[in-house]
This record gives sequence, structure tokens and C-alpha cells, in this order.
Amino acid sequence: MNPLSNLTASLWTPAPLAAPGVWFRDQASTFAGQIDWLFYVILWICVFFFVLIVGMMIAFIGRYYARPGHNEESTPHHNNVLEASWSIIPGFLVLGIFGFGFTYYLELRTPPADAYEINVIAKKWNFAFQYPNGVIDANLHVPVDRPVKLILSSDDVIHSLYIPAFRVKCDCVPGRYSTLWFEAKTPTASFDPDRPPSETGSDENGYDLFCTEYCGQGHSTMIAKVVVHESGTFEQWLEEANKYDPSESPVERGAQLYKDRGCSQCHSLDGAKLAGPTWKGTYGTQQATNKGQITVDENYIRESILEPMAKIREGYQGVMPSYQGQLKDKEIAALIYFIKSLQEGTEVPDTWTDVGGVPGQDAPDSEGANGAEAAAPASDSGDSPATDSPATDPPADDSPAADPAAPGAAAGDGEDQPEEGADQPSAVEDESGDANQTNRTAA
Ligand code: HEC
Ligand SMILES: [Cu+2]
Repeated sequence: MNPLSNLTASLWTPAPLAAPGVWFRDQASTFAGQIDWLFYVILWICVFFFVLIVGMMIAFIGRYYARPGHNEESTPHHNNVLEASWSIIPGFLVLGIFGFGFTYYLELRTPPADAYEINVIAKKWNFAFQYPNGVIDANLHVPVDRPVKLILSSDDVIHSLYIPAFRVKCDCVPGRYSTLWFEAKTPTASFDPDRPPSETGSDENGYDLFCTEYCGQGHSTMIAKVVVHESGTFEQWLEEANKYDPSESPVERGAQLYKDRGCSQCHSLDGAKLAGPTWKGTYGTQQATNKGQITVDENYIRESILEPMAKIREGYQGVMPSYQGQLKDKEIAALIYFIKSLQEGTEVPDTWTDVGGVPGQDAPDSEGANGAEAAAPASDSGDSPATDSPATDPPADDSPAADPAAPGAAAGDGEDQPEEGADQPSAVEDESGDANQTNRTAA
């Protein structure tokens, strides 16, 4: 696209009133068209009056400047028709602008009752988008052609969520919920979650989403992408996002969470001291806290994530936000494995299957079949599980791993999980271990 022809096109064709292009981002929501239209109406009224007034000024200067030998005459200082028209015409223009503006504003502020709700938690310096089934993602995924309502909150200071392509913006204020809604019109062409938003162009690889309220040092990195899913594929994405593949590496998952969930803002992997302690080589070490000497083990890590204020490392301030209710058991487990992997000489599993499955996921009901299959390779060598296991070892089917997992996985209710395990931090891991043990002995 030639920007210049684009520019002239949007200046001169009758469509400029709504043309996207050089001036604005694509119109990717149902609001965008009318907001741009109103913007251009105001712009062109301003251009018209600017040209009229400045043009007349210049013409009058040329015509009436004081020439030598010119005698001053009295000038008229009153003209009813003229004065009435320059008051009444702009009066109607301004009222018209108000009428449109107010109508659009009401529309923007009133989400339809059937809107799909997504919680947004803003914190220094990332957004977490939380879906009804408990999935939290660093990018905003929405279905196309369906009203979506965002419920915004902040864990620390005022942030503001802005999606230029949708023409919507709203502050995230600590201690208060604010809402924003939109209906996306155009599905995202393609999306690769591994490309960081800071390295992709405008509205490339998903629409841009910015924090637009200066919120401290990392403000400029507080960006994400909006992925608009074609109809039908959003539910599929949501379901997949909720499920870890038992054959994937917990450490890699942990590394992903470290990036996606903002741990990287405060914890380095190379030994550098940021707002929080580095994770490099920290596992298993003895450290001084305000509650005395501790060992950095699973319990301490889990506690630090859920209740950061419980013990504060010497030389650091208690600025870490709590992730209570925001990280599921499997996510905490993955982060623990990741932190472990950063200590040389610490053994970490290659896959979830090696530790008896994904904590809180390999539940009976719907995923029963998968769970059993996943467990099979670990539990024995050659037997066919279909013929043997149900008959010989019922415990393997009602596997202990399934029970502690059930509430979270079945209901998709992420919020209950951390509490459940909070008193005995490494419970899930132990139980998974047990499950594995049971499977092995049973087989
Ligand atoms: C705003 C900055 C910030 C963010 C974001 C943050 N932390 Fe922290 N974290 C800290 C600070 C500061 C400490 C040290 C003080 C304390 O113990 O509370 C800490 C301590 C920890 C500790 C204890 C480590 C040790 O060696 O003492 C763990 C584990 C931890 N954080 C995990 C996480 C995880 C996991 C995330 C992301 C999900 C995260 N943190 C996000 C600031 C942060
Ligand atoms: Cu911000």
C-alpha cells in the first residue's frame, strides 16, 4: 500500500469520513466505524471553519490595510442577521455532535446482558486474562461476532487497557471493578503465541493491546495481543488451553509461565538482581528472611507464590503480588520444576507422566480414558490395560491421583485449588507421587 495515495484517498473521497488507513488502525470492532465517523465529522467541521476564518482574515488584511492618504470612516458594529447566524448555526452543530457523542457513549458503557465475560487483572507489568473455566492467558482471546465484556481490576496502581483497533479504552483501578465491552468483527489472520508482542508490528500477529496509563518502570512493556477466533474455534481454544499434554515437559511449561505471567519482570534467570531474587541457582540454598533462615524448597516456593508476605527475603521489599487464585496447582508445580531446573545438578522430570500425571488435571470422568492411557506407560511394560487393569486392580482406575484433582479439573474452578493445597504446600506433588507409586505396585 502506498501511504501517499492512501492519504490522498482518505482526504478526498467522500468515504474519508470512515476510511481507515494512514490515520487509524483497522476497524476491527462494531464500534470502530461510528467512532471514526464522528471523529471525522468533527475534524472536517474544524477544517471548514479554519479555512473559512483564516482565509477571510488574510483576504481582509490584503483589502483593508492602512494605505497612505486613506481617511478612516466609521465602521458598522452591528448586524443582526450575521450575528444570529454565527450563533445559531454553530449552536446546532455542537448540539448535533453532542447528540451523536452521547448516544455512542451510552452504547459503549452498556454491555449487552448476554455478553461473554472475561476478568482482567492488571498488575505491574502485565495483564492476566481469566476465562470462566479458570484458564489465565497473557493474551486476550475472544470469539468473533459476539459481545465480550471485560471486568477490569488492578492489583497495584492504576493501569488502563487500550485496544486501538477496537477503539475502546478503560482504566483498571485498584479496589474497584470497571467494565468495558466490544464485539470483534474481524478474526485474527494468524497467531503465534511464541512471538513476543514487543517484537511484532502494529496489529500483526493479533491486535495490539496496551497499558495506556503510566504505571512505572516497566509500563512500556505492558503490552499484549488480542486474538479474535473464528466462530466455533474459541471454545476449542479454551478447552485446549485448560489442558496440559501429559507428555509435555513441566520445565518448559514453567518457563512459559515465567514469561507469560510476569514473573520475568522481577525475577531474573541469569543471576541479576531485579526487584526480586534471581531464580538462577536458588533452589536448595539457605537464605535469610525476616522470619529467620529458610531453605528454598518446594514448600517455600509455593508459599512465596501464594503468600509472598509470609517470609520476605533479606535485602528485598515485600512488593510481590500474591498469586492466590490466579495460578492453578499444575501451574505452580510447573514453576517449581522450572526453578529447580535452574539449579545445577537438580533432577527434573522430562514429562508430566514421569511424575504421575498433571496435578489437578488427570481426573476420572471425561478425561478418564486419557488419564488411564497416560498412566499406562509409566505403570507397566506390556500388559493391555483394557483387559487387565479394570478387573485386576480397580484402584488404578479410581486412581488416587484423580481424587485430589477432581474439584479443579471437573468444574474448571481454578480459584478453589490453591486454598485446598495451601495448608500442605506440596500435597499435590506428594499425592501424584503416591499415585504413581500405587500404579506401579498395582501393576
Ligand atoms: C513485582 C515484582 C514481582 C513479581 C511480578 C513476581 N515476584 Fe516473586 N518475588 C518478588 C520479591 C520482591 C521477592 C522477595 C521478597 C519476598 O520474599 O516476598 C519475591 C520472591 C519470590 C520467591 C521466593 C524466592 C526466594 O529465593 O526467596 C518465589 C519462589 C517467587 N517470588 C516466585 C514468583 C513467581 C512464580 C512469580 C510469577 C508468577 C513471581 N514471583 C512474580 C517480586 C516479584
Ligand atoms: Cu500499566
